[in-house]
Amino acid sequence: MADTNLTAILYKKGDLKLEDKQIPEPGPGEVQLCMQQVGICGSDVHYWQHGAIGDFVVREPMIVGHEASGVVSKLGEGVTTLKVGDRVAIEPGVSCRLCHFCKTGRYNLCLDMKFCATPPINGNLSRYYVHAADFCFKLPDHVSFEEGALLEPLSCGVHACNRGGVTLGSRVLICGAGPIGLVTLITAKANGASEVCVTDINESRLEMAKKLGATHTLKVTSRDPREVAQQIHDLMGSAPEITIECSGAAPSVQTGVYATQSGGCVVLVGMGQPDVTMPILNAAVREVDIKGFFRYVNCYPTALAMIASGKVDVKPLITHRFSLEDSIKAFETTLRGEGIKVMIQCAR
Ligand code: 572
Ligand code: ZN
Repeated sequence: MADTNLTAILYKKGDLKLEDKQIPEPGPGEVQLCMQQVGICGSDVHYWQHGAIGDFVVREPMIVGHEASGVVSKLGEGVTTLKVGDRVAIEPGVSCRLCHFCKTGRYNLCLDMKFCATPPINGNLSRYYVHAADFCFKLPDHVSFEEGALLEPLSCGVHACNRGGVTLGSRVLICGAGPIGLVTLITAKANGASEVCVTDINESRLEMAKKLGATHTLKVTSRDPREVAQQIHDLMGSAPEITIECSGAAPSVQTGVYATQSGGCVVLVGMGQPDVTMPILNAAVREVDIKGFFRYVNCYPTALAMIASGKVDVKPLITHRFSLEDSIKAFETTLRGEGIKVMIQCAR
């Protein structure tokens, strides 16, 4: 199909279409990008299936996609840090740069954040897209566009490990072996964690965790969090110091608290029900800190260094590849829960 800017637009719940749009022009401080690879995230599929996540409702047509890489095709006024032809990874959340959170180095908490494919902000599953130049990261020649797109989920893993304080010799429990659990596993290993136990209810996901270096895996069958915590202790020999909960399932969050060593911490990465019963007395009297998590902050440079140095390999996470024209098929594949990461090639 001859097109100028084929774009994946979510009109409303269940209504995702490919349409030809005008090529956007970069404003001051922005660059126009010829999009290369875009990974599908669980949130893209959730907006497509449900039309909302919490208070974020698709009220106007929204372009999907936020795990992306591209080539700079035009410079907006005043851009000096990039040039036409540069290959870049796109950090999808552009913060205000002025508020207390931005100025104190926690821009992920900016209240004026404009995050791709979070209503009402458009994403970048298209041939051409415009983004703030200071949220684009130049890729070395030997880092592929697929790896560039994977910097987005990998940054979540970097932030999760930063929040938990994962370092040399850490003993870590990761609950959930979906894409975010797996990038957290990859990062924990790269940070020098000596033992990483990964739990899930799905055996094939645990197989992937083993392939990526998990020292222990546990297929969760019991719904009793204390029993599962005991199984984790038996497997690991003793309690993990740090738990990173990536499933969002209530029994798993509870298991995370019971399983964690006294004085350790639990990072809440997974998002499930808004209200969950937690064993807070158990956490309180054992000084188990419960920590929040929101996307990532200053993690793209770290994630890029991890890949560019050859320290980590994220390519095994990619299980399916589609062209932009086949985006609906790509979304259907992700919806069926097949594989781990589905990639869409945007360039013709
Ligand atoms: O890659 C970033 C990312 N963040 C997600 C989900 C998927 N991918 N979040 C979960 C949903 N929240 S939110 O605050 N919201 C809908 C804006 O509930 C954002 C972070
Ligand atoms: Zn995402």
